[in-house]
Amino acid sequence: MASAGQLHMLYTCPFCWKVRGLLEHLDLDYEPVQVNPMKAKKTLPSAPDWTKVPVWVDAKGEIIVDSTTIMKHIDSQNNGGILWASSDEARRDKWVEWVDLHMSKATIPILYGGLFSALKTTTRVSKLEKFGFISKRLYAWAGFPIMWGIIARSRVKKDGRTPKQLWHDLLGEFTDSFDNSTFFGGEKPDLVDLTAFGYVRSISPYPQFSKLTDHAAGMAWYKAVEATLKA
Ligand SMILES: N[C@@H](CCC(=O)N[C@@H](CS)C(=O)NCC(=O)O)C(=O)O
Repeated sequence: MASAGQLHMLYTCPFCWKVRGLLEHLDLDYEPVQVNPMKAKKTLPSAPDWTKVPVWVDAKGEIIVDSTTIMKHIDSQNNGGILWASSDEARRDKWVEWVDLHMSKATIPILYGGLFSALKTTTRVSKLEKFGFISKRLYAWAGFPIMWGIIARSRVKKDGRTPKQLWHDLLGEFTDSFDNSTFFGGEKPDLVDLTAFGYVRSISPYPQFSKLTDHAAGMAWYKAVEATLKA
């Protein structure tokens, strides 16, 4: 099969997990390019205008940025736009925005919200990403007090809920919007499902994922989406 494109990514980036889930759901062949987090700003094909991952270079060489835009582009180019199509566009637009706003913000608190959580996460990240020899160690040990002390704590404090409660509320609110269907999209997952799935899945490599797995409705939905991915 010809490659659908090239995905410039970081393994642990939640926005990249969104795009990867879609590619797996559609069973598309693609070329993953794992960037060195320390060099991303120089090596991304979209630099210097856009220096974030993911960046998608499609089969025609067109460069697309921003994860939800990338997902719509892939669906439109490779799947006839079926996943983004909706009989209720206002509902779809409202919820994709809700997912991108709330779930994206909730990944940092659950992964870095406690001192030990933060250390576990940065150690895991340093193993999963393509760091250089020194920066790998530096990130694992120096990264965690930064993520814990500065970023995550201020977010947890601002929200007032524990990271676990926050995720349970989000999963509850999201699955309540399904109208008794298995998916947001009804009988099959749509692009909104895959967007939310990407954020949740980005927590799955870490031990903190166990804080989400006791949310029954959330996990039933998560497993149902997971079952649609081609191995
Ligand atoms: N809205 C963007 C956000 C992407 C993003 O923030 N990616 C992070 C990695 S998880 C990044 O590359 N940050 C680098 C930076 O902000 O300079 C998307 O959905 O693609």
